Amino acid sequence: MISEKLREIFERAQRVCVLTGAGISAESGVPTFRGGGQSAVWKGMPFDEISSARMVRENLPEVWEWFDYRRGVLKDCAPNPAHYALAGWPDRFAEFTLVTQNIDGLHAAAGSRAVVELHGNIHRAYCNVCGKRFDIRGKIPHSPDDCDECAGKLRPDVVLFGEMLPAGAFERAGRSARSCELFFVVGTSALVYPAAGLAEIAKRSGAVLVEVNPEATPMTDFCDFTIREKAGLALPALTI
Ligand code: BV8
Ligand code: ZN
Repeated sequence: MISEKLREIFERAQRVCVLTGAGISAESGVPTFRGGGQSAVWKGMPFDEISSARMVRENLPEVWEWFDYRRGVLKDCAPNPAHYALAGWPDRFAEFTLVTQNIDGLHAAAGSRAVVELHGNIHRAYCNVCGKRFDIRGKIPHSPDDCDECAGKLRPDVVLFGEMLPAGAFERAGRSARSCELFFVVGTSALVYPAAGLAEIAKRSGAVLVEVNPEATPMTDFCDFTIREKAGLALPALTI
């Protein structure tokens, strides 16, 4: 599964960056978005329609129903060996940055610190007027609906399609992609931008690119190494 050459590069590496997607949480029971040839759908709406800036404007209650449902599914999901393996990587490298597209909070639950959450976190909400943030973990359905500081409504603290990424997040991830010597793309279909662009930034800056994914993606041909395996097996195997 892991070539001797990759293992040698991994052992010698000092500056490492990892980008994860929904695939790293698949073995925790969290549904992926585009797995098994179908895309996430909510009441007939494709994923990038229900999870969009337009839907927040037009039908916020529907967006909350979709996110409350997903938080309900997440209640029974725990980190898997892939999350735990990555939680130990900061001790192996002089510089390590973990960037995730996931909003499930499982990297932090496994002990990872300073995770760059490019797309926000499903366990938080913010007021669409004053921006006050609320922790809604464990509150299903979410509550309160209204901000306790102003007349604003709360919305999930998640980056939806057509929305900007959190200030500074992509910049921090980009700095690490530019400075690392080894960049892992784990469990992502590499379709969503600007997140997927990080691998291209790393490659152009001279990093060795490694894909961990049981399936091929548009990123595969770009990678120096491909581990065609589930993350829950591949990452612990690298880490022994
Ligand atoms: C923005 C939160 C600027 C919501 C998400 C440039 C080019 C092209 C398009 C665009 C572009 N710039 C902007 C766009 C539009 C859009 C976009 O990229 N669209 C795509 C679909 C074409 N991007 C945006 O809108 C972004 N915003 O750029 O702002 C702007 C804004 C306003 C005005 C001007 C400019 C915002 C994107 C963020 C959207 N929010 N999530 C929610 O969750 O509801 S993205 C969503 O898809 C998820 O968060 C996820 O992170 C992301 C990517 O999905 P993956 O993580 O890759 O998951 P997927 O299911 O697709 O794949 C799973 C993979 O795992 C598979 O490959 C599978 O084989 C593998 N796998 C399965 N099991 C395992 C495994 N791997 C390992 N182990 C296993 N066991
Ligand atoms: Zn407010």
